[in-house]
Amino acid sequence: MSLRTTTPSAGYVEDVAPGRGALPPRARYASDAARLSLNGDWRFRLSPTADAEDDSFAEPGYDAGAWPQVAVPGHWVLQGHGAPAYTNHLYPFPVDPPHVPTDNPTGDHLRHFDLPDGWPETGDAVLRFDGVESCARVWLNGTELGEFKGSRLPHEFEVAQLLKRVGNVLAVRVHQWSAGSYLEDQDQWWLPGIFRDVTLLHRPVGGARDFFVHASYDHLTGEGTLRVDSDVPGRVTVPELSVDIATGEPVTVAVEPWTAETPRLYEGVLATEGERVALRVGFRTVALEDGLIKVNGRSVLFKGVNRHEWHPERGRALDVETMRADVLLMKRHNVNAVRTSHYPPHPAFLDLCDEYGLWVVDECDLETHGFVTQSWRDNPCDDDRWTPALLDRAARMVERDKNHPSVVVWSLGNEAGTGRGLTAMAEWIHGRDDSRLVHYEGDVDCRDTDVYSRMYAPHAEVDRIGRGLDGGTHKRRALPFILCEYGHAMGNGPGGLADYQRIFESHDRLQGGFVWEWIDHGVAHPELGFAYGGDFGEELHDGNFVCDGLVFPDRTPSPGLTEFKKVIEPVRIDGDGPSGAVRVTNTHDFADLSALAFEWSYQVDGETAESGPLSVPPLTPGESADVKLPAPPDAPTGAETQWTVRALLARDTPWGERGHEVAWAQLPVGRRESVVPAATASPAADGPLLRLGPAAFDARTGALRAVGGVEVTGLRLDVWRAPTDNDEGAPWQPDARYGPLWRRLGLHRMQHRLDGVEVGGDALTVRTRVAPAAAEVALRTVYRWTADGNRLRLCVSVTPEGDWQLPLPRLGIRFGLASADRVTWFGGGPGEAYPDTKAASKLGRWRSTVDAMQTPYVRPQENGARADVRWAELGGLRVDGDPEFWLTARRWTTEQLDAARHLTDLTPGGTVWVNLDHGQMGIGSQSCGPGALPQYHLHARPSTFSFVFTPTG
Ligand code: IPT
Repeated sequence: MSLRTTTPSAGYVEDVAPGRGALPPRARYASDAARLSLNGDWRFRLSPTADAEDDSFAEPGYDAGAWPQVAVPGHWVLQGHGAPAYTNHLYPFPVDPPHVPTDNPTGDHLRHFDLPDGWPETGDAVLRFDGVESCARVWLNGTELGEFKGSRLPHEFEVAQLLKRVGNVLAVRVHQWSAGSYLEDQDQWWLPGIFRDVTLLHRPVGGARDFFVHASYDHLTGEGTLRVDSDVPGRVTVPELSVDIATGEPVTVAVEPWTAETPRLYEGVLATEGERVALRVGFRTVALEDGLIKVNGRSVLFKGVNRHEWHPERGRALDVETMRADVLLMKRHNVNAVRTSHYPPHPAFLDLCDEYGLWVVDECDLETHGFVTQSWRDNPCDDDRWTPALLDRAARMVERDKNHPSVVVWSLGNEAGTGRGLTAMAEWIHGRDDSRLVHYEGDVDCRDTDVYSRMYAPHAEVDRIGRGLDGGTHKRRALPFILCEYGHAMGNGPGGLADYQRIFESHDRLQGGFVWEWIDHGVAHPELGFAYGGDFGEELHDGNFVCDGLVFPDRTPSPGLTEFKKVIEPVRIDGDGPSGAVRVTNTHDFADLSALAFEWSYQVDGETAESGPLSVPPLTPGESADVKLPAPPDAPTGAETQWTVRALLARDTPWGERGHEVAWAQLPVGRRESVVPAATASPAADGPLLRLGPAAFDARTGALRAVGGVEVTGLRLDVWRAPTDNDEGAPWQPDARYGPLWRRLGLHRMQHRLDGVEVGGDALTVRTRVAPAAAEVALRTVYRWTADGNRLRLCVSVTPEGDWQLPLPRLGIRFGLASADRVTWFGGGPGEAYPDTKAASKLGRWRSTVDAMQTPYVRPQENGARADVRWAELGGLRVDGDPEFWLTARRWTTEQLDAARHLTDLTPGGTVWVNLDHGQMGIGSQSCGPGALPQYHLHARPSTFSFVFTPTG
């Protein structure tokens, strides 16, 4: 008896080969040739497996009128067909390369089109797909064109022979899973679909095909050399430079160079017999010299971010305005570099980087991270059968993007292990383009790469690398260092950015880094606000690890971005407040300070008393100048005074308006005097109450009930905070993860034992012991209350008992107010700050509301503290702190915040909960990197702090 075997007709899906039928890759460009966008509504049919349906839908005459429609570009799972799924590095299917599951969602896409009037009769035509995840098979008018993989890379097909003037039928079958999925295991949502543009390009007779613009800059002569190598000969003109040369012919002329800080582009034209191609030429030379990455002869410091493409409704189908929004936000926050983690972006993004000025590390669409769980066994990057696919990906990236001045480094991919395939890619890239450097973090010995790159290395290790004490191969020791990922911006944080920046700036070898990452990939969701991993019922998922950006999913900057902006500002302002001596240093790599105007202001108790312009010479990069501030205005004795010096855009620029703040510093002058009201009032019994000055207490428990007419509930010591993602930490981090340890110790369920309520001559003293069940550690806490007629003072003394092995999340008091809306304070602001995220906290008089003080982290967690608060007014009370305190106010308790999974779980109660903290634990970056540095740990130690409450009503 013989068994009949069936072979799936979709065998190409599991073929390691990159594809069949596509044209060789080439440069991306705009020209005067006709083009037709095929974006729009397409007919769509979803099948559960790759071969559930035959290919008759591709035949002309097939009636798809009953099929629903999807938007192209788009992902079908974000348009009501199936659901997105998030895993960090786990493959959501069994690891058995190149095989993929039988359950392989397959989307048949159908589009009819006519050629527009005036479409030329002669010449060829090319059909271009800019991005399809993960594998597509294409037919035009019933004829198969081929199939391809490489989701974030362009693929073109020659179609002239098949095109009709009217009634063309374009059919595309897209499989969610393919052999290519093994190469695309980036930490992001799995989002199948035709998610970038589909375009029909006319290719005129004598049109350009591929060309390579070589535009270098010699910083010694100030001249640029331009040579355009073109497949099809033609002439190159750059009118502004009076350049008119043949292709292949070099010309050297005096030019202004391109840099990210001074993105000078020259418009030009490549004219072949049949086509005029627009060129935007930026002259710059990238070199590895003296062990440093140099551009135009100078070493650069990357102040970068890792950018995934993300839109909360459209996923990775980005429109140009969204891309521009990213670039503008980056420029306005002093970011100078982007790593296109972990795939080449939509090509329009690179046009914007050329135009506005950002250094780009262009990364190939390659990650095989899931093989780590099997010790990299069977990694496609070390298996020759896959090498053609890897080389295809490298070529598609380099050929598409090679004419962008912003691209200074090619990256082979991310987290793809090591192997001969990677070496082959690096060799091919070096051979094809020797004008840029090659990066790959996984190449620890730098055998194939030109820069030593790491991710999440702790500060101390980075410092050692800066000093050249890191060891490593001979080759690596001679190379510059970058952190291709650091500062994990998941939830609240990242902490420690300023400390990294100080280290980067202390050693030439350290050429900066790229914060992980730019944007939270939260999916807009009707019930949850923004959804993350697990919210779509995924079998395997990595939760909110997908929300780790400097901007929220809707691109609102998070406090992390504000902090980063301050830390990387390109002007350093230091000085001495009392003498009014200021030193301004230009920390740009290329630009002088002529674009900036400086301004001084003088604050008395946080209010600006006077301000004026400050004349600063247009310093060249690295140069400093000493300038003198004017004589300070008079201030009342006991007032706190300071200078604020700001560097602002002097004129509108393409990315920022005149007056936009680029850098600033504050210089203290006179310190404030603390107010200690005399204890003139005496406690007096009043039935069940005890009265002291403006306050009423419960006579039995000593609990505060009211201050003046303001009711106060639940005032007591508080050490708990809803652990941040960085408190929770990542399992692979070697240092202690305090979030879980705090919970294990029971810091979220502290019991308050009342040991005594003592009424002395002028004071009410309440003695307590605060400790978790089942533990011997405790905080002896004494509340001492005194008052004058109108002011109530609380002095809190905390004495730890037992063997405290852990730092505390926070240390302070919390209480509830019946109502509070507006908040005014003198202290750090306007935004949130924690001990290692407070560079951007500016001392001043700030006004906000309880609601506006919340930071909407996609997964709720501790947030919203304001640092260094001298006094605050809210809910009918003024609180003066001695010393300064951290202020937090919210309409829910810490316990509710802790329990919430999404912002929509938080509903305001009747009470506003206020925390006045003497200390807060640092934030760190442990959700993927190192924890808070030791100097930001909040140790349990004897502490005393006090507050004065005054009713304002
Ligand atoms: C690193 C990845 O490169 C990046 O894609 C992202 O997953 C990041 O971590 C965490 O958000 S890999 C890290 C586990 C060392």
